[in-house]
Amino acid sequence: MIQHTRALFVDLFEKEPTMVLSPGRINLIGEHTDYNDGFVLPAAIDKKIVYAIAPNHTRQCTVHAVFTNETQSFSLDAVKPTPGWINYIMGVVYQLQERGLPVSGFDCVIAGDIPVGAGMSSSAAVEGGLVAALDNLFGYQLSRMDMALIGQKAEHTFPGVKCGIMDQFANLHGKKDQVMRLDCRSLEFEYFPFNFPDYKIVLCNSMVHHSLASSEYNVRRQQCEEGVKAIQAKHPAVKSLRDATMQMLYEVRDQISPVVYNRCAYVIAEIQRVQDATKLLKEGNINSFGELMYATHEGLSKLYEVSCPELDYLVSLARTRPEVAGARVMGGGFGGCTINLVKNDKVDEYVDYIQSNYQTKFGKIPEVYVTTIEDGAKVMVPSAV
Ligand code: GAF
Repeated sequence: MIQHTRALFVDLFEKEPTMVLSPGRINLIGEHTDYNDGFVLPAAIDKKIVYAIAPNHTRQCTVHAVFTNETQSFSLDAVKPTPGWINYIMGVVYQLQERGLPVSGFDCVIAGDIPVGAGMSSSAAVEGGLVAALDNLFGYQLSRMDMALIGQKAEHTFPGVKCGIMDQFANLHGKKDQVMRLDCRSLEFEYFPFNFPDYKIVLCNSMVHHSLASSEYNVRRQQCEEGVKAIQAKHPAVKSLRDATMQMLYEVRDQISPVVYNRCAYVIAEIQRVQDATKLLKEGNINSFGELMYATHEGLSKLYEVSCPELDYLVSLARTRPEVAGARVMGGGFGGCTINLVKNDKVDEYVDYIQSNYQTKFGKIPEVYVTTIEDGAKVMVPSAV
């Protein structure tokens, strides 16, 4: 894919590009906790976006997307939200301009193998990869965290998804074979090895992609804020659900709707689960870790209501299999993938089992990706291309 993207760029623009690789991410546990100041446990993976890019010394940017086989151009003097994939590119450019960073025209080809809408955060990969590319092209020398924050702001302002920082963070900070635990309030993080050597990370794609995903995501965020407001009235020190306890939530149950109560109850429990899971991961305690993943799924399905029958079915299949330590819906939800921890030597058997049962029930074959943990977004040195 890297060679093909480079060759296409040379064909289209008749010059040598800089190549940038920008990965998708998994999250072992800690869903919808990032925008509540909680903790997450993500890692960058082997699925990625590839950029071939070079400056063109004009005020025009031209981008060819391999996935749609389409070329679009825009002027640096008229960067505004625009329908389609170009919105993600323009969002990043706009945020760089907003920070007063000099953006000059560029030509680029973008390709990739991160399935869209599968919960592996292809959008953060597009954003993070472009910030890293333009940082390299125009010499901003941004820190990785600043790059992540720019990507997040781009997502808020152009596609309009009020996401947390997890995806952009993971995309830009990933390290081969290392999981990261990020404190989404202080933005402090630590790396440690994926300590389950007998298990593979297997993603099962429900092939469901709900168009409501981004609007419902924003609604979840508002509901959490509503819960915090009610708790704050009694406990002014509470700034976010990170600071709240189940007891505090219970005290305000009459001031909030049952739906808001459930949303907050899920988040408070999930923030604690990430802490517990981190300890279990460090100890290599796969069985207890897996149980926490199932508990997360239960909460995401019943309390947070971001699952769907297809995802619930995939997790219920996992539950019956001794080779699976844990499974749950991954990412924002409303479709996309489940993440499963599956015994190394049983992966093929498990994949067959999932695919045949799912096909019988829903009439479609779920794609399955056996992932590895890889480095975050990086500009390739020319000799490595
Ligand atoms: C999406 C968002 F982009 C993340 O910030 C995070 O909230 C996730 O959903 C749910 O954990 O991927």
